[in-house]
Amino acid sequence: MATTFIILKPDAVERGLVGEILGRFERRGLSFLALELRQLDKAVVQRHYIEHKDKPFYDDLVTFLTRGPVIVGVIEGPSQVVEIVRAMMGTTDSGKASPGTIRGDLAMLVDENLIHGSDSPEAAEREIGLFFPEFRLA
Ligand code: DGI
Repeated sequence: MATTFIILKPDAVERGLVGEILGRFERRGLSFLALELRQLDKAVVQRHYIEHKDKPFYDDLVTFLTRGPVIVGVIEGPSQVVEIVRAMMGTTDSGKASPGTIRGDLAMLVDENLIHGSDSPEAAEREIGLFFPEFRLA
């Protein structure tokens, strides 16, 4: 088994899509090891997206992620769980995401794209440590 980290972004909470998105993971057979509604502060979002700090959209991204509560979660699944969740999300630009994916079915924008999911096992470990420092796999 392996783990990955997700954020349902403020647009998902505002639009009432939390159940729809989490339900997709449940129906796929994945399980949640941690799940919490949380208002993020700028400092944690800046650290989370540090790889984008020189991008033109960085400040807007941080503002967006802090504009309202999000759902943060740890998902457990088979060894390729990171790839499974990324595939279910669809591509970053929701306007180009395939039908059948979360972004392709439920969003149209590149910035308000509903969900974050770790892009590698190493990123998952780092992000789980950042958002759930108390979290330890048994
Ligand atoms: O892992 P992803 O969320 O699919 O994508 P990423 O890690 O490359 O980018 C992180 C977030 O930054 C993405 O979900 C939305 C935002 N972003 C990425 N590229 C652009 C962008 N926002 C704007 N406005 N324009 C971009 O080109």
